[in-house]
Amino acid sequence: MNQGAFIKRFTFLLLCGTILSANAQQKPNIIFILADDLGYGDLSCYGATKLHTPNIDRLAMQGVRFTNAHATSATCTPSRFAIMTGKYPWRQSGTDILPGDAALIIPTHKTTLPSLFKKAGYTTAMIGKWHLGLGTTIEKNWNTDVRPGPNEVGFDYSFIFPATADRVPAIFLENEKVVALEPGDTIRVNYHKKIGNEPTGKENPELLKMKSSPGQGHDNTIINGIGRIGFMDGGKTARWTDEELSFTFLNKAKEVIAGNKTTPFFLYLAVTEPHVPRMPATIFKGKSGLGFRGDAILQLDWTVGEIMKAVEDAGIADNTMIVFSSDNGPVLDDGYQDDAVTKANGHNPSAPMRGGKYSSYEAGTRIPFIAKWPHTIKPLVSDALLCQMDLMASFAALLNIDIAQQEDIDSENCLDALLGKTKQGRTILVEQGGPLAIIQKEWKYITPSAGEPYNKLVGIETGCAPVPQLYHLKNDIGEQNNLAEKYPEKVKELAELLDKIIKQKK
Ligand code: NG6
Ligand code: CA
Repeated sequence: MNQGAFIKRFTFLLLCGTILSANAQQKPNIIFILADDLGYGDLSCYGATKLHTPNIDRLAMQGVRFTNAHATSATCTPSRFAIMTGKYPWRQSGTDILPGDAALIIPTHKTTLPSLFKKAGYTTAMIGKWHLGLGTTIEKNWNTDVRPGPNEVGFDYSFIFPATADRVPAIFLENEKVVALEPGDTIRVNYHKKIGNEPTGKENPELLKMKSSPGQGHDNTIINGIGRIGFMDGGKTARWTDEELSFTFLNKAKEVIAGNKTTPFFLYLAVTEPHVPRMPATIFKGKSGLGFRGDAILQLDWTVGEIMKAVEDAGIADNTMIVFSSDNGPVLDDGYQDDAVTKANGHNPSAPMRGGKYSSYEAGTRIPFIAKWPHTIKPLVSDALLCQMDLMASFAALLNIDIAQQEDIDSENCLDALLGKTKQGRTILVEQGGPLAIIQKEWKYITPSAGEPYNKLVGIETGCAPVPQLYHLKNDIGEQNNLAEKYPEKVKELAELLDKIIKQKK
């Protein structure tokens, strides 16, 4: 080859390389890891001192760590509904915590977070806790394909459990089929009355390896020595073992990562820790000194480390954005006597905020939120106001899909905040715990409500009060000083603003 030809070929190859890497950069893989009931104060990167979470801390050190990010709601189903649809869940009835036999609540004809990625040519996968309903009715045949579900709202692949780890049916579904179901061993589920002859926590407490908390139910069908919510019969070989749940989801996630090295993918990995029943793998039991809840968080941290490793091993770390968050605030006693309270040893999963899961106070919805994307996101701590619901409009912007005009959504494009380019996120956010609350910049208003101010069963302040509550979050993140009487104009302004948002037609 003469010199001219060599230079031409060299230039051509260089160009190809640039185009290829530009393409790759245009379509980063997205892995969204969502923990279940993990509190703001549960991670060492968010100030926990009794628990050490080195892997999640590393993610935070290498990415942007948000201090003012929120789930829309203080429980699971509504907050996950918002992530999938980009819409405030309280706009649609039936979006509260679902039983394990509920029908799908996500509309199948609308753009969803995963369908957005599909439109952009991604492979999409959902692994873990679903809790958004399956099928079209409560009565359903679990022994054949169960649909619609994740696969009908935009996921090419799904490996899920239907509801929560404490609700029947305690089985996995892979692309709509129950995994390891023996033909003829018909699964039946009922949330109102006992079916079949299997022991229940109520009738046979001597069979339990972990007792339920007084007054908190969880005493129906016993599976793997744990009483559940709801009755289940059949599907003997298909039932999960709680100690293996985390590894099972992790292995499936690793398969997705390794199987999509060369094509862009969106992976939604909804892990179950530290939701009840906390029954970590044997190697994690006793590791934290804080009981099984702490151990489950260490297991979760290890899992996140394994995901990071899998991404590195696949050689796609530079082109993969990992987002980590939790679906709602924390709770210690959520239905089982697992020593989360007695062994807390001063660990406060809500710190430095008030409330927790189920609450309208900040700890209900303000959650850990970390985003890492090498070279694009520079390490940063950001106090931008962000909501998980905003992932939809933000990723639409990243993927160059214009959804703002097509869809009646509440999701806002906060891409620049997500990427740490600005600390300006949204300015207004409605929070759903007990009564609705609204944040506007540094102010927060909680609507008056007749509900109980304290949920004795779980030991959490609900946020309910017969009077309006107004807090200045910048000066008072612990919501200790109600300024409503001092600033009646502000109360009026925020109450009207909330009312206006509620009345919007979406
Ligand atoms: C509650 C359960 C609680 C938990 C929660 C759902 C009782 C008394 N409590 O109803 O144990 O399962 O639902 O949690 O039944 S969530 O994180 O999925 O929203
Ligand atoms: Ca949850």
